[in-house]
Amino acid sequence: MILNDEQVEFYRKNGYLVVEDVLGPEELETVHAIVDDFVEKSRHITEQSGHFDLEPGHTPDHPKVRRLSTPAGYHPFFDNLMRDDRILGLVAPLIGEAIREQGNKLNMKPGEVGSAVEWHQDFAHYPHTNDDLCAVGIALDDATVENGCMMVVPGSHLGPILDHHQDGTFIGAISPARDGLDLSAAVPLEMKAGSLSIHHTRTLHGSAFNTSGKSRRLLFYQYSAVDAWPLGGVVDWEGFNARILRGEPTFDFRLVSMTARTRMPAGERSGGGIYELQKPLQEKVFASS
Ligand SMILES: O=C(O)CCC(=O)C(=O)O
Repeated sequence: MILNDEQVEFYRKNGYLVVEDVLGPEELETVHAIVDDFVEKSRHITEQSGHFDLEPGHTPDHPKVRRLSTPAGYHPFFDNLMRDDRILGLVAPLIGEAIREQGNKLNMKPGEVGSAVEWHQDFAHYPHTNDDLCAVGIALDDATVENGCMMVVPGSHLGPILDHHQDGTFIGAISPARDGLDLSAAVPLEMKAGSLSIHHTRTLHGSAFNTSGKSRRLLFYQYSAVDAWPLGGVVDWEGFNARILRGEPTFDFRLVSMTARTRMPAGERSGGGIYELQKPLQEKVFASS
């Protein structure tokens, strides 16, 4: 799969892109079975651990999983898809041919209870030496406004890295009213199951609670240019290089001039994923279901 010039131009201007029909019906059937089995296993889990990130109200009788963390480490299907040339071929024109895996997650958003994700820029969560990073979101279900599809503010990737702190602590979410930010231009990324979105690491995005009876499972693969290095530093050299999917290890990183923001100091919830991190946000944009 390749992007045409218009699609690349659209991404450069708007900071996101939707590509339809990337996964076929058989792959969707396979992945649904894997995910259903994972949810079944969660009946025996009572608190956040390993791959399991549970929704509030999760019980053995009514299992509700918020996120399958690092799916590529959970099942070969997810690892293979992360490396699939169909996906890397779409990402290469946007961040370059040398590509490193930068993180992966499956946000489940179960029907009726699926948690919202407050507005944020990914780059605020993981600043790098340059911003050639993007996140691919593969829709495992039809994503609609009712089931909490992702929303993005077009062109926001060309603006500043916004304040994701509250009362001096990093909480991974912005406060639009406090900072006079206008979200009225946001667009919902509705897509059919099997389609995907790609958003730039600086693009402002979020998603509402799932008010429908249908789940909205969105599988995220984050990719970075091999020469974009985390400002937090690299502690495991072998592991860092093992995450290269295309291209070769290098001692060179590319440093661009920009104002980024620290994630320090981290709140108590910083180890609990984005949902826990954003919990203290006083000015919630997404009303609870
Ligand atoms: O699941 C979503 O709708 C958005 C997820 C997101 O932005 C994140 O997990 O960082």
